Amino acid sequence: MNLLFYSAGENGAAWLEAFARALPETRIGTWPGASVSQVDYAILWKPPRELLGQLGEAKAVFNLGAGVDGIGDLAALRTTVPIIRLEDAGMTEQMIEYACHAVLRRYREFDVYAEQQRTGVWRQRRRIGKRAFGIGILGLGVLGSAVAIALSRFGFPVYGWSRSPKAIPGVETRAGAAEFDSVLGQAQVLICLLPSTAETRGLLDRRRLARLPQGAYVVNLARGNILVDEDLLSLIDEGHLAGAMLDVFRDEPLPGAHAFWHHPKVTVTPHVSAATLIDESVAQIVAKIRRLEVGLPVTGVVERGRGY
Ligand code: NDP
Ligand code: OXD
Repeated sequence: MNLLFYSAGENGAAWLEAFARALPETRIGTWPGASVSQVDYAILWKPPRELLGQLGEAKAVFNLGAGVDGIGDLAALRTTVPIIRLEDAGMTEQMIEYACHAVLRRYREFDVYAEQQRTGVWRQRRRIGKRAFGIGILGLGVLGSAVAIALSRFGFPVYGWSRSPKAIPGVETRAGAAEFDSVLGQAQVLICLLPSTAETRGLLDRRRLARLPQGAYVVNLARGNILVDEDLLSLIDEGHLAGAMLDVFRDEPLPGAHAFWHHPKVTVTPHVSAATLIDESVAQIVAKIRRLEVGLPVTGVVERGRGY
């Protein structure tokens, strides 16, 4: 069996070693260099379009991430080649940690106490009623549904939104464009865990963000292009929104001149809410290759028509 590995990121050598250990019987090539025509499976992160165009005979392409926008132009790959993304692979636990931190930070007003400490103020604030502190979660897939369940266990009312209807214990679920506003209207904290698709890019614009309650807080853990940066900033500066915690950006690394860097009400982290873990990801991909080799179906196959 022939594997092709391409990653635009760091750690290429560590990934190759892990795949070689897990699939000792396999030839693993890297691109550029290896011949692409004989490739059975390609494992890719942010591949150039030119490479995708040459993989028309592959049995499947694996995306080294949950977000399949990492592949770039899906149309560059022949439609007969399935694209398979990572599902969880150790990311769910990390996403829960980050999301719970963001919600508790806002709910328990730790930023306010940090400011009080800077100015030497000892003042105990009145406890915020939890039943009125709704959390909105956009995207109820592998990550969003787990985050929703984790937050509901704290006793927050959790409102989740997805494309198709869902039933998740402890979570009020809504689906489709017609029910979007009802989630926004309840969300003291809005957490975005949607994929970047033609439908979601630019979704969180001024019109939608203005539907959040006064004082709401925005947490984007998905992709930067779902949020309109200027609209978020103006709603914060006008006092409608309390602030934001952002892990993903339209351009990464976040350019040095971007207003997010120094805004007192915006917290920036460098795309770390859920790192892609080598051992977990390699184990998942290898298990799927073994199933495909004996003709069994696998999960995580991207539906190209919907873009995720
Ligand atoms: P899934 O595909 O499992 O879930 C996506 C969810 O979004 C589904 O519930 C889906 O609805 C919903 N959705 C998609 N399009 C729409 C739409 N137009 N309207 C309403 N709901 C929609 O993805 P994951 O949970 O695994 O990952 C989510 C995203 O998180 C990734 O695409 C990636 O961009 C991001 N991510 C970020 C990381 C980071 O470190 N910051 C790490 C990992 C992922 P339905 O269930 O009906 O299909
Ligand atoms: C992913 C990511 O999509 O790390 O997996 O952002």
